[in-house]
Amino acid sequence: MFSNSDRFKESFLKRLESMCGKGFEETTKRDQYLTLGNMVREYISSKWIETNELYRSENKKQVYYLSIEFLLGRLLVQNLLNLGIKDVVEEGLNDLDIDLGDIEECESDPALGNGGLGRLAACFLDSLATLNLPGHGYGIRYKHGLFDQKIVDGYQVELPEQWLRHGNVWEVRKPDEAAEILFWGKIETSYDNNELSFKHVGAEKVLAVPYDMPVVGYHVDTVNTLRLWNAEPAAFAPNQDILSYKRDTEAITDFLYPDDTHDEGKILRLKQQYFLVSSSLQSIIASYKKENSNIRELHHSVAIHINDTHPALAVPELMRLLMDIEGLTWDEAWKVTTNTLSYTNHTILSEALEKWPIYLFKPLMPRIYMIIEEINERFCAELWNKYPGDWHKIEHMAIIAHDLVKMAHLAIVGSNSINGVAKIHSDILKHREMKSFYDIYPTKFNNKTNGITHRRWLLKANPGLTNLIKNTIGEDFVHQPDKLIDLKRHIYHPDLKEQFANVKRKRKEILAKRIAEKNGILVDIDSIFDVQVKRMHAYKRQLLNVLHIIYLYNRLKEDVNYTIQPRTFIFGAKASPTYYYAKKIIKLIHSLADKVNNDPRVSKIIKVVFMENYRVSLAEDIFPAADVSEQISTASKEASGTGNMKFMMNGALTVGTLDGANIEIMEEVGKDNIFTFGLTAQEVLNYEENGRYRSMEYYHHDLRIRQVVDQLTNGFFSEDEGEFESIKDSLLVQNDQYFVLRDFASYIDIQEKVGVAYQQRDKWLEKALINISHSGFFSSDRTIQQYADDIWKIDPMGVRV
Ligand code: GPV
Repeated sequence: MFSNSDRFKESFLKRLESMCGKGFEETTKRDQYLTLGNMVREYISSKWIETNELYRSENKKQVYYLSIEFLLGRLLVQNLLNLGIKDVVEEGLNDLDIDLGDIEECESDPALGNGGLGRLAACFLDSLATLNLPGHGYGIRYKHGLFDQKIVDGYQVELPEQWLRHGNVWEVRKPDEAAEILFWGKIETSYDNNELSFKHVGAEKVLAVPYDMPVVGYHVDTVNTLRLWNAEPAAFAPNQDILSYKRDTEAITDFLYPDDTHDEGKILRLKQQYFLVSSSLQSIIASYKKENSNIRELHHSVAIHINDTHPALAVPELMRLLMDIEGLTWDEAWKVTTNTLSYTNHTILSEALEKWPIYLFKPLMPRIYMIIEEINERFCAELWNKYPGDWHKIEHMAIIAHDLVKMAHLAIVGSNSINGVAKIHSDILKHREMKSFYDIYPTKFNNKTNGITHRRWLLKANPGLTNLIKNTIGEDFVHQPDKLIDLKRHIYHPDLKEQFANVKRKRKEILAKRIAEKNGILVDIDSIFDVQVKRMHAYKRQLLNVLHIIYLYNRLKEDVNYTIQPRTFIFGAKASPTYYYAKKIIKLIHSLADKVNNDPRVSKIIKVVFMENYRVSLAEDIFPAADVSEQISTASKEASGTGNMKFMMNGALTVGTLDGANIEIMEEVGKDNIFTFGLTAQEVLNYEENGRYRSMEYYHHDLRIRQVVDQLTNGFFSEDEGEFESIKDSLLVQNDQYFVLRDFASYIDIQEKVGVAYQQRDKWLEKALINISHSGFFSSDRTIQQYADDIWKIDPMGVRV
């Protein structure tokens, strides 16, 4: 079907007509997308079956990655690329006058995640399959992914996302493998034949139906599985209102919660979490039992990973299944559970740490709550032995305290490995945030610095740069991303620099065209494309970026002789719908854009662009076009960041704080090839401890700060003067929790250096190429290999079709 372009063309035309019941000329782009998608899925299926059969017959250890989010992005072109048939298809389509890019536009961008955490899970799936590792994802098939963002008069408006509107060509529904999930009801405890048993009565049953999606490895025959669960009504209880029952069960998988690094604490979310965990564990155990008879050895064949605390109910649920269903004793079940589970922490922000009130938790999952109580009692008894009389410590470490269930504590106690996502983050976990747990479980804690898949973020997103690299150092880096370091020997070659400059310029033109179409703003290709794209959050400090732009505007207005390298400031960010402050910053960016872009003189030098509806597919157009990457979180707050790595791999230079993986980027590229500024993590943490920061002092002593802060409310923006009062208050009245004013001067300085450095064109190009050369370390292949070796203990398998 895909052996050469003529064959492909022939099968495509035949399939197109038979699927759509119309002649080729009559078919729409969507018909063509659906046809091609179906052909590709069919092509994948033999590899998929072969992989599953091999996993069954070899019966080696497999990993299951449980995540409440998988931010996949579009799959058609990535699958073509991974299957090695993209060129054949593209050629065949060209003969028919069809552009693959146009077809791709018909594919919805499945946004089953918010940001970094969900995208990391998607990169990990790609790496697992490519490294021939037996590893699968388990998640939720949200009917509506992350909301679509519209900007109306500068304000964010949320519209329901509709990725399933035209169906999903990649999924296979597996109703025979459905699982039953029980909520509410009561536990009847009985004691007969010396055995305690627990009966769950009066429960509401929900059916979890799996939809499987293939995860295709790059140029290998391995096709792993992403299993997404859909909630459906199970059996009706008598006297139940059928319509409301149907509505309530389906509601479980209706929406992705739009909160990033923020705990929503709603009962529907808790239901989602238990729904994901219970269905996944039931499915894992069922598949284990097909090939194995001794459930006490589950951990020899199965590793289960908990992506943040959202699936931490895996601890009590695995205990329940092993004891109540499989008949193991508590001690036997505990041994298997802790040897099977591992956990990644993705943040130290206290507002993101999940804590469930008992009054919500206990009635919804009565048996699970009993088990957590028992885990907690045993854990506290252990602590009592170790720290006799230290009530304060025990209260602080307990899993249940002050009527709350602390999910991070549950995950730590129930897992054999706890990892952070960048060196500094893991160190903060060990030595501060989770210190008391590190003291008792020193060997459980470890670091796994995040990574990104170069197959999406370089090969797919930036074919021009990929070809340039291939022509310079050969193709090895495609399979071994650390080989990108070979580029370093060539960075002084004028040809390479010029070709890189051309590639960058072309991508800037493409992005500029998109900006012209969508925003109606004409941007200067020769200006620095200075980009901050990520979720809108106070700790990520988009506000610092904004204040710098206001400052530049002021200087340009005040001094007609002040000249700087022109810059285009590009933002993309969604705000959680209930996050008032974040939404205000979006409005502020739009007001600033109005002011700057409409000033006849200033707008020739700087421009401000907010790109609506930031998502994976838009990101693929943004990273390749960026010159400067803004990674300016308050030090210690960004666990890792992964956008920083995507920019680097596409030859943008980082302006960043010494936070998260920025530090490791600096270690890789050297201090001359990154622009760092601001407080260190230690300094921030010291301030937080000693309470000595006074933002007001910076406001009073630095005229530049006073001016820009005052402009938020003095009529500088054409909005109502009260519009941005709350932002000013966050800086002055609330003492600037994220040290924006403290880091302002240092940020202004470094930005000035960036402008000067850009004008030394040759040197800038060298720095960009050095960044690309060192980006191999940040491949998720490296990250996943470390998880496989150190945590999961799984080996590659040789699927051959
Ligand atoms: I917790 N992260 C996220 O995107 N959503 C969350 O709910 C939580 C964490 C992010 C962190 O903020 C990033 O620093 C990190 O790079 C990413 O998770 C992946 O580890």
